[in-house]
Amino acid sequence: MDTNRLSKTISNALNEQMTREAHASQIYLSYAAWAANSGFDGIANFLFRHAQEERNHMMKILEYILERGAKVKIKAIPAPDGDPESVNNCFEKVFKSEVDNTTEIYKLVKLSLDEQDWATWNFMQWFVKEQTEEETMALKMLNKIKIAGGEKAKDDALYTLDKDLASTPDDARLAEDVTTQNP
Ligand code: OFO
Repeated sequence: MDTNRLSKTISNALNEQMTREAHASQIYLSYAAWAANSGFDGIANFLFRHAQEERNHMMKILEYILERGAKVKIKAIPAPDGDPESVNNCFEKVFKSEVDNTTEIYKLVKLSLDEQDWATWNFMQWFVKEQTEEETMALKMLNKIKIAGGEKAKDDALYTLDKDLASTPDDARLAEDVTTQNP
């Protein structure tokens, strides 16, 4: 008896998206390490928390594939594209990475619509909302950096921004509070 409730196309696309979320986590991780090395501990903290969020997204997809009786395929995660050149550039890269991921999420929504796979369509709506929030987060950061001077931001302005970010609440919660249903 076939208990797999996902089509081959949907299951492949979900597996690819799962790896993409892991890739997004590696990107945040590499930028966080760059920020820590550059002395921006507040920014580093913020980015480390987001790396964890992306990993939770990966797990959320993994669990969904299993729940639907399909096969999970764990693949190699592509390396991040290198260190940012500045704080401004760091958040430009974050924004671009989020927009790229949104594009892929939308493709999956379209695919589930075309196949009339309403369970997957419904599952993907959480990601649509999440991407909107993350794009907004990156956009707000870029605006703050712009006010501080953008690429020409002075050290004292970046120092204040870094301090602010250390205490900025965001969606990320403590690892022990997080479940894959509620990342
Ligand atoms: Fe996975 O939420 Fe952003 O990319």
